[in-house]
Amino acid sequence: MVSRSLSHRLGSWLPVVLVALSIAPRALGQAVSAPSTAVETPSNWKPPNILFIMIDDLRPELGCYGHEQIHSPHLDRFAQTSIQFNRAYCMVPTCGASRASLMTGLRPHPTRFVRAGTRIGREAPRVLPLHTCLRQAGYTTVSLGKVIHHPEDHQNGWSLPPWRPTAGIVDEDDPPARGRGGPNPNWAGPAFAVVNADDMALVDREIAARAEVQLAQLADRGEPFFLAVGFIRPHLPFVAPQESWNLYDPEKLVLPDHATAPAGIPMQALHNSQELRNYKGIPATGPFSDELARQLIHGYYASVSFVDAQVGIVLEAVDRLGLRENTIVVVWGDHGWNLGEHSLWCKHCCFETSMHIPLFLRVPGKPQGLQVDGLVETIDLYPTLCELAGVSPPSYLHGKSFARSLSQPETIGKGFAVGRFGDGDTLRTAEYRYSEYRDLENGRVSARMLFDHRRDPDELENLANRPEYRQVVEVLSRQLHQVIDPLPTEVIPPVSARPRRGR
Ligand SMILES: [Ca+2]
Repeated sequence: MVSRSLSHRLGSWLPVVLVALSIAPRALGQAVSAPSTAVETPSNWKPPNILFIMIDDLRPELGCYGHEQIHSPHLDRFAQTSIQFNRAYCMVPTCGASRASLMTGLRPHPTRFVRAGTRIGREAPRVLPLHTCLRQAGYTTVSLGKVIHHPEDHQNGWSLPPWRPTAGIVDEDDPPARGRGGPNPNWAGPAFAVVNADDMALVDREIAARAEVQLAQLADRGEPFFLAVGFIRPHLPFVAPQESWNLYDPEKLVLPDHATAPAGIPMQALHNSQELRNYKGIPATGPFSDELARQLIHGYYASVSFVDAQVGIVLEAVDRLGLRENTIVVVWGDHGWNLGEHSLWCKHCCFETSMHIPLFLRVPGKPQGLQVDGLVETIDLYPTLCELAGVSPPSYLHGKSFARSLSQPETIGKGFAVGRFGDGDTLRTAEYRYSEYRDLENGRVSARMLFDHRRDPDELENLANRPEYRQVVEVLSRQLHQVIDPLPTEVIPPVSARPRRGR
């Protein structure tokens, strides 16, 4: 892999950043003013900055979530200064679709936000994404790294052209990014690798450095900003420096039962882990050996620890630049990941391992260092952040703001979270996960899954066909359909002209 020094790369960006910011139009929209008098706010209230850190394919296997195998000291420390959501769920477990749902505040649907390569502009063309809403309200909006899957998708909502690192993003829907010379046109190189600390493959180091520079520029301007920083790891390939790999003894890693799916799991719920099989050295079919499973888990963990360190760099910059007291910080993983559970690798399924995400929110002046067990969905973030920013969101959003509950975090939460993937719809309550799979030709339910999380948190026993759970299935199915049935086939919501300021 090609290497060149970080300082060299930074040096080439700095003029671009400085020039871009110096000419960033003051007429991006009116400067944000204090919210309307409908809500009492201190006279010195200023719209807060928002730092939105996205981490690709990060499942909530972190120290702060009670997992001892992983080294995540920076996120663990951040959790002590934020609200940690223990039951946060993505809307659809694949990169682009999950991000599209969060950034638009819309639920996915069989016709919308389905694939990794989702384009908001095509699938929900008239909506007002979060960044555009904030920009219209006067925020300076900046996208660094992997934020919206396609950088040009709703690009005009960003005050500066979305910036991506120079190498290393694997685009699942972009054949040229994969076909780098192997016999298989889908070949994308090795699934895991140890690289030198200054290797270009360490794109997250490049992103963290860029974020530091950008934060300093935005701090100097003194106007409210929405800075989205999207880190690439632990998305495949698991590329990390030796120091991150050295944090783990592979012989001590505990492997899940990765070879076979538990009995009673319908075939519709499973897949062949194709995303991973596209990589060099991964068998095209069949189960993985223990040795390979151990290498993959080692690589995933090393990638998590590496990205954890990069998040630490950005969070440290927030403090160093004096931004902490007026900057909301969100840290979010776009979906879970299977490390062999249920015989699955990658995401793309309706199991808890795919739907459950890490989520942290630090709001100045609100309680910090707490954990919340109430259920939240990622579509709730759009209205929540707007309310905290004093910006009225569009009326059609599917999520619900929990901003007003932040003073009493124990009151945050909704009755259930709903998500989907492929032909499956899934509902999570505090006690159960219930999923339905549909025959795409006739629309009938072809399979169901029910897991009781009070006694089966690993989702090993499907209870859906047990007579004693018939009533539970009926209730959960009704709740699920109350959410998904009213969703129009093609949601093109009426968009109000401009977001109104005020709470
Ligand atoms: Ca992802």
